[in-house]
Amino acid sequence: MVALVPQPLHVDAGDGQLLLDGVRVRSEGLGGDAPALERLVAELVASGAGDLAGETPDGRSDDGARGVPVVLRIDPAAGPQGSTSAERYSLVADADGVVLAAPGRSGLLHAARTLRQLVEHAGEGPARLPHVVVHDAPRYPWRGLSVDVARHFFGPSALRAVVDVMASYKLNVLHLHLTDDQGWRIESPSRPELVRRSSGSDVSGGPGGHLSLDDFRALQEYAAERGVRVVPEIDLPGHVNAATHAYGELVPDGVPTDEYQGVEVGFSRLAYGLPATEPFVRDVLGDLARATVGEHVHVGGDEVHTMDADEYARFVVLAEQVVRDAGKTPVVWQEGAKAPLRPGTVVQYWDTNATDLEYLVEAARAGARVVLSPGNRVYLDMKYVEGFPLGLQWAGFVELRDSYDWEPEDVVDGLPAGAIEGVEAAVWTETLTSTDELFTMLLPRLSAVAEVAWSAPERKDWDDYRRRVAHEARSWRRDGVAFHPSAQVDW
Ligand code: TNX
Repeated sequence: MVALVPQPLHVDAGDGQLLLDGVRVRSEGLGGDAPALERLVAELVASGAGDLAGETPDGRSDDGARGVPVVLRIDPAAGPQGSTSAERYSLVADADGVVLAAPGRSGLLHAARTLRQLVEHAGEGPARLPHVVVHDAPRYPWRGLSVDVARHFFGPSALRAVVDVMASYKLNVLHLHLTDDQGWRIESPSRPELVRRSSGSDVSGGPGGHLSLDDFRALQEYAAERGVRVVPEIDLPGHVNAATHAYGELVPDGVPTDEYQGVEVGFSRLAYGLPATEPFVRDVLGDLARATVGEHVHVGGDEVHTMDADEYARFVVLAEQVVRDAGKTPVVWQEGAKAPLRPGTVVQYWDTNATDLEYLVEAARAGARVVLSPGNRVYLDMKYVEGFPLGLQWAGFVELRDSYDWEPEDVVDGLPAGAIEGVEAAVWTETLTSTDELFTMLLPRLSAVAEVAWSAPERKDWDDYRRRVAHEARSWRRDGVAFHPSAQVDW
């Protein structure tokens, strides 16, 4: 049976199946990348198959040789006809074995993820793979998840687990919300007091923590190997109590603010007119941009409730300039579009309670790219249902179907469809204190968001997704990741 999440563009299932008594992975045209990718693909298939070698009745695949051949092939002609996505791929499984083909590495990784689900969903008993042809490509190039590591700190091992789950659903952007009122979670070499004074607690009065630049580098590498890039965020000019606690020079009266362990938002701010402010912004964003491998650096800009529009706009323009000077492309939360943005800057829509969004539509018409994170659909820190023990509810309850059943082009009235760069889920951690709690909020909803971001609208179907996602619980259980068994699915 073929049950893939996210649903590919074209799937043609045949009648036969391959018995997997092992895999022999080899590649064509991959160059220096070959050994690492071959190993990764072999591991993925093996993990999807459970105990693979020798588990078939006669220990042989039905082509007669031990170990099913899996070929990884660089092929510009791969993928759905007419697709120009750099991430496109094709997968063919027949009596001769498996061929994964793509124009580049990212497509081959996607193909391998599809292969893993095909093996895993084939059911109990000896590992099998249905004969099938898949031609696939994503709808949007930006398919993300934002994780708040400021309210509660989540360190490298939790974040690697997040990357693993993201990659399994072909998500490719991990956005890290690294700073907020409650903590500064990234080493900023030119401002050492930030982590020294402001990373040692969290909203539960726990020990907090931060990522060293080495941690950050290693995480980006781990993610990149799996086709995920990291977009780090320093949130300015609000959500900055961790900064004003560490550096009194950022406060008009020069007195550092108190540590903050509450969950209110909107009260803290930088002050544009202070002499220390601009050098601070240049230092911390410069440090972060230098440490970032990917193209984008997020500068925040949300919920600055105590600043007039002029001063706010000056901050956005400054932050945008500093990031561009460092050779990166800036990302801002939706409010940032009230400032005069440069073309190409990415704006992240989130607040589904906001009414007049004409400024966002204008910014998109003027060349901003838009990433959609509608709170009432993809804020995975919202409770699933009333009374759910974890999460918030300012955007409403978000059951699995809410995360699944929505159309990106219909979210913001008047937004040109061509301005939509992609879709990003978000998980804020005011109420989430452990990796299990984090994953309980992410799964299964993250897989629904992945299908919104990846699959063509005509390929989406709630009843069909309900059936397909039920198979995913097996791998979550096996990998020991927590999930919420939503009442909307027969698990
Ligand atoms: C809004 S989304 C926020 C965060 C909160 C979140 C809780 C956004 C840009 N700001 O500060 O953590 O709601 O859901």
